[in-house]
Amino acid sequence: MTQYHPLTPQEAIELAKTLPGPFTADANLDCREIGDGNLNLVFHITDQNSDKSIIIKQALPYAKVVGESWPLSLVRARIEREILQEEYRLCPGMVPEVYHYDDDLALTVMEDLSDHVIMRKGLIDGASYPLFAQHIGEFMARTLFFTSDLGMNQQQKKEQQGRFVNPDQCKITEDLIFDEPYRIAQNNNYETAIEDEAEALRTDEALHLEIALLREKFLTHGQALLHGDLHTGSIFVTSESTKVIDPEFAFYGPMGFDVGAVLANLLLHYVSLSGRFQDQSTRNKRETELLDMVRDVWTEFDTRFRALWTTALVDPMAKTPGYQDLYVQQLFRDTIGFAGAKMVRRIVGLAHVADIDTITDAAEREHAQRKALAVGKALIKNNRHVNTIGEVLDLVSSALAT
Ligand code: SR1
Ligand code: MG
Repeated sequence: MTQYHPLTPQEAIELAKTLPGPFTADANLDCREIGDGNLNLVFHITDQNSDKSIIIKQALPYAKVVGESWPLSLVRARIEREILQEEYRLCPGMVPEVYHYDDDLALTVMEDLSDHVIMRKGLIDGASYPLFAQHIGEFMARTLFFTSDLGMNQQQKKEQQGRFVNPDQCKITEDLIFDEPYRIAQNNNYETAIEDEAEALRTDEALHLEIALLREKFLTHGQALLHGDLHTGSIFVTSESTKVIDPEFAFYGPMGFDVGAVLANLLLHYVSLSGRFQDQSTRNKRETELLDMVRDVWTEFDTRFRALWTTALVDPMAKTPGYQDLYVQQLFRDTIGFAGAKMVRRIVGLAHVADIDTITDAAEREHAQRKALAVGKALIKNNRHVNTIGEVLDLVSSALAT
């Protein structure tokens, strides 16, 4: 057994040399630690004598974004590796391939995706991803359907649920999304210019009721194996390809939490556009593109999920006429509620999004933050009543008009 310790770049190179591939004996390896997330070390190892490269991701025993005062279990590395392997089986080519792992060192050696770009950065740089909605719709439909009671043996699902109990990561979500934005909390992080908005979040009892219901669903509804943190910083893209990374928050939870994460992050980018584009027609075009993407992500997911219900259902009672419509309606409502909660947390909570934080003009940034909160609150407050994505887009537009 190897004693856990955080690797140095030199140790990462030594480890890479012991692997059966992809490097050959004459490789001249270089290593850079490129982790820019909140929790882990990420070593990018390249061979100067060839085009071969790998990623070694290692979990730290604490939240890097805060420091050693916030301990975290290393079990998340094993969970992340196992769900990557499960997702690769369900959606080949849509997640990095796992080459090797060491649970004692809490590390996974995986495919290098440097030919792709992190979607959040791509969007900020103005790129378009016309195939993204189809790709992510397919990814979510297959991973959620085939890990649920609809698409897998129900006893095996219970065993799988046991392997993906992830209490430390879930606690982060429970605190950062479903608690702290609605009270005074040390982790909260927002600009003084929006103190009035933060105060309004703390005193809005109708909003608290909806958050309590969403929190209950997150805590108790083990519907499918979720990615658990499916924001645009967890997705690598090119114009032709989409790859999902970083499933360390994986656990058995409500399907709408993953779908809502994607929609929330597209909407967070959408509300940042007025702070990015001076030219009205360019801005209008981009805004339309983003709202189309929101609509298409839901539609592509819905179509594919229902198709799997027709072709791959294992639960006999789920064939009952009317059940699919009620199931998907509830999943849609959950999606919208979780999307709203995820928008609010990225404005007043601990971890923000670059889409908004990188708006350099303070007044424009404040405007974008207020818009994100208005949309987020509208989604949360209406989640139990919406029926179509068209209605949701109308809610977005009304929230921004007031
Ligand atoms: C302490 S970790 C903060 C956030 O980063 C991750 O991406 C998750 O979204 C988490 O809530
Ligand atoms: Mg992450």
